[in-house]
Amino acid sequence: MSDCVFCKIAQGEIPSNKVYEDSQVVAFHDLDPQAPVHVLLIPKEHIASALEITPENSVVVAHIFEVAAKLAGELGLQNGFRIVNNCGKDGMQSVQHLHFHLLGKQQMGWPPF
Ligand code: IU
Repeated sequence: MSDCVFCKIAQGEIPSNKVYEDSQVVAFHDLDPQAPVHVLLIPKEHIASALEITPENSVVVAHIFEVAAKLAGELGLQNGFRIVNNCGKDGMQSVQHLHFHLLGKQQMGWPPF
C-alpha cells in the first residue's frame, strides 16, 4: 500500500534497524522500545490487521512465529519473552499493517492492562 509506513519499511524505502529479512517477512527494532528487546515482525504483504487474516494469507503468520522463535534465540531471550499483536481501536493498534511485537529481556507482568 502506497501510504503505509510498514510497507515502506518492508520495501526499504524508509530506513529501519533490521534484524531479519526474507522473501515474506521483515523484523526490525521498534523505534520506541517498551522493553530491553523490542522487535517488530511484519509480513511484506500488506495485511491491515489480525482481522484481515484469511485462509489465503495465513501461512505468513505461522512463518512469523517461526522467525520470532529463531530471533528469540539470537537475541538472548532464552528465559522467555512475549509476543503481542494489538488489533483495532480497543487493542490500541496504531499502525494499520499487521505486526507482532517480540518483547523480552525483562520480567513481564500479567494481566497486561
Ligand atoms: P501498535 O501495536 O500499532 O501500537 O505498534 C506500532 C509500533 O510501531 C509502536 O511500538 C511504534 O513504536 C512502532 N513504530 C516503529 O517502530 N517505527 C515507525 O516508523 C512507526 C511505528 I510509524
